[in-house]
Amino acid sequence: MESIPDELRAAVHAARHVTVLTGAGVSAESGLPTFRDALTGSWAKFDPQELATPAAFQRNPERVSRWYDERRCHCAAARPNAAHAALAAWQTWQERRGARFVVLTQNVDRLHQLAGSRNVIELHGSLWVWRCLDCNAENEEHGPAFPIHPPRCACGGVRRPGVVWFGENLPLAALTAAQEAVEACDLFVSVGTSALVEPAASFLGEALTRGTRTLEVNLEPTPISSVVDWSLRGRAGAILPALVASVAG
Ligand code: BJW
Ligand code: ZN
Repeated sequence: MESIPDELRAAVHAARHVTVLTGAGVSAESGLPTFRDALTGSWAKFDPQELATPAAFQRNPERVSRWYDERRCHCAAARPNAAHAALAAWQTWQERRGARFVVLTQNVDRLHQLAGSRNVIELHGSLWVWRCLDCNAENEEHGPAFPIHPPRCACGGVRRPGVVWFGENLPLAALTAAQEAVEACDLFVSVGTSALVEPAASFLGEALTRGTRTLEVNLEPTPISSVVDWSLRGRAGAILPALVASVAG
């Protein structure tokens, strides 16, 4: 793991508003596969690019519903890791100093909330919410796997996962809150995301345009690695706790 540069530590200390964008890499150390490596391992038979679309659900609702239900059950057994905990601790430290801290997550697993992060903005919805296509009723589902796929609403309608698929708009309230948090922050942090999926991928560019200090934490280089102020290469579960400990003690 790379060491924490002194200048970065100083920037964290000076920040009055930190906005953090998280992606699947933050939950990888909780045992949840990321999207761009999901073609290996136990989900090798599924290609997220093929399944995370409205067209895929129309074509084969049973298959897509099973994939999401399997992920929901897998998530139920997952625990937040050291990266989630470090972000929650960073928020607590920041808020005690009267400063702001916002987590914008592309993840649908709710592990940030489980770790204690507050006011998390869910850009891509949630695995726990399922929505009826006929009456729009939304319900949280924390029970065992559904007996039939796709699950049905009390009204008889088909229910779909309450997530945002390719080609769909992000929830307006989440997008508006995210834009406000990107515009207002003086330190923007991108963690565990390939920075490929819009509109979240553009938040970094927006921050750069405003002259905001920027940090990336990722195992691998990404399209934003060369433009951020600091790009730390390594596991989020190692780097974030080290960063937070180095400033908040
Ligand atoms: C670690 C690690 C460790 C691993 N520590 N790091 C403009 C231009 C071109 C295209 C578009 C555009 N605007 C919109 C689009 C279309 C599309 C898009 O962006 N396509 C791109 C592929 C180009 N976007 C949309 O359709 C969005 N809607 C929208 O913009 O509406 C308006 C509009 C529509 C159409 C046209 C124009 C405008 C909606 C996007 C919804 C994305 N949905 C998904 C599925 C959610 C439900 C589910 O969970 O199944 O969201 S797709 C998937 O990608 C998921 C993720 O949230 C998202 C981002 O992935 P993420 O989190 O970055 O994961 P990975 O796997 O890519 O990366 C993991 C990273 O972690 C890697 O870098 C690893 O190295 C790292 N890592 N372990 C630190 N321990
Ligand atoms: Zn219904």
